[in-house]
Amino acid sequence: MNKKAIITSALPYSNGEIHLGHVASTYLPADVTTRFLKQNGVEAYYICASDDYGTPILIQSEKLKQTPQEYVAHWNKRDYEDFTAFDIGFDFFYKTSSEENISFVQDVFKKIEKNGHIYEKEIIQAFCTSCDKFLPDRFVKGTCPFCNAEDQYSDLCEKCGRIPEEIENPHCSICGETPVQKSTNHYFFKLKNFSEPLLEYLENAPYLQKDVKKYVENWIKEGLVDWDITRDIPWGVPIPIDGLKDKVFYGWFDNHLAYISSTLKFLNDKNIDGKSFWNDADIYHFIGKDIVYHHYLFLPAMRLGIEKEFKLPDYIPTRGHLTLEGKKISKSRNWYIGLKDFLEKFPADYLRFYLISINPYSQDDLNFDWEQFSTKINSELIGNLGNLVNRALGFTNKTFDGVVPEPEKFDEKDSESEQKIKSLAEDIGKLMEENHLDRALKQLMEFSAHFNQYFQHKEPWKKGPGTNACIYLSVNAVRSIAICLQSFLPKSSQKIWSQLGLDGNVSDVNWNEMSNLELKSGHKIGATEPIFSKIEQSVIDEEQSKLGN
Ligand code: B3M
Ligand code: ZN
Repeated sequence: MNKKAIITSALPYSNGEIHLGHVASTYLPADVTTRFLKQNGVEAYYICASDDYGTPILIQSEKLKQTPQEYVAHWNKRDYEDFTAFDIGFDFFYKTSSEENISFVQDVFKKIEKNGHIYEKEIIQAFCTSCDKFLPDRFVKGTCPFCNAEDQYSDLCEKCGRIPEEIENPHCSICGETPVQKSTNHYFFKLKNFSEPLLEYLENAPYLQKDVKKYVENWIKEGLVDWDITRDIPWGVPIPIDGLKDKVFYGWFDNHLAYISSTLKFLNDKNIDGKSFWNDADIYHFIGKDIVYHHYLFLPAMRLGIEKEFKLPDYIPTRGHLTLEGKKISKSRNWYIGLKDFLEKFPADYLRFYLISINPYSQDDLNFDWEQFSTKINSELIGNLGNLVNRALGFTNKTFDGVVPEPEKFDEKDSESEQKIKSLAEDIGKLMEENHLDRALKQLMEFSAHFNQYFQHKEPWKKGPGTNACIYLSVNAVRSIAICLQSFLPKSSQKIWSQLGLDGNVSDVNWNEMSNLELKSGHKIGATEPIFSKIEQSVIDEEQSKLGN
């Protein structure tokens, strides 16, 4: 394992609150992975930022009679608070509109230009005479020239995932009028120059998802088109060329560079040489599948355009979208759950448990279902894991005054259980390293289920021979669970740790420690109480009835 890592997740637009869809595919998997790496002694930093630029943000701020700066500052703060409430442990949360990012983006542009990858071209662009605006990106809808899907935004076809050079049958998405064509000067990035090096990068990146790689390679083989990187709006990173007014970089030119500029700012402030760290580290960019094109093509091409001054990504974990009770999430139809609202009703760890357990390392969509959520929490998290913690620690307190007893010689069942503890770190660690967080959590639940059965089988309440060994092993198994659970459910794992009578933060304990039987006879555990409480059906009914109303 590389001893350094930088982890990022897609930057949230400063344009609205974080909802369950956001956290499921990117922020939570990235957070769990970062915690896991840290537990393994990796110097890992989880860096994120708000994505502050773009036309939708400008328009929204105008509507609210705020400056765009005020508007994005509000969302930057609010999003960070919501993430924190969900125990997303960013090491640094910055913004694409930072001074550091602006000058970094401008420098990158100059280098790319010097290397011959930029040209200027007069383009004819959609202009809406009734709105009196050029209509970039989201402001034009029409038919995708690749797959003929109708009603697609001009900057991304949601049907086939490609980015059309020119959308067919265009209309203004604000007023519906057919736009006229007007000429304007734009700068283009010669994406075509990078077809070969991109293919080579993909071929030699062993940790990128195979299925994603395959379709990206097909896009390249079908022929890339050069990329228009400027926009005629007054809100964005200024283009470092004299005399250009009301022209800025397109948001997708500058936003992913904030992965690097924010990392440099954070590390340099800590007196670490940011650039060397970046280039020595494993680089992870967690994303949802709708932004594959940007992260597998634009992002690496730009890093290639500055001659790999900053290392290209090793991992781009890409996951599917979250649907809600089988339907697409939609704020306007109120088919939607905001993160903040959710966390006012349920502990963060319930949502973390549920979302990790339904989220495979693949692009398959996942579905949030209230009934399933409640079943998973009540029968798995509480019925299995909570139950084991409770009975093992409760019994020790009741029968042994909270003191771990001296075990008898192990019988076959004891040895089998001991073995499960000894192999836990490796078994689950392997799945974690392969990004299979859902399977890793499942395996931990199987471990817990095993110890429930073992406890049941040994019937320690009868105080027969072997009772001490059963308690000794079960309490140690609970300790293993606390350590393993840290990446997944940080708050609950700390509670278990304290109930075990252990000091300090469980997050400081090394991952491999979970396979040691560290609690010897004579260790005194702490006071115990249930870690979780059940979700009532009436609460679920109420939440369900809110959807769509
Ligand atoms: N701000 C949000 C999205 O399209 C966009 C991500 C930027 S990542 C550099 O999901
Ligand atoms: Zn299409």
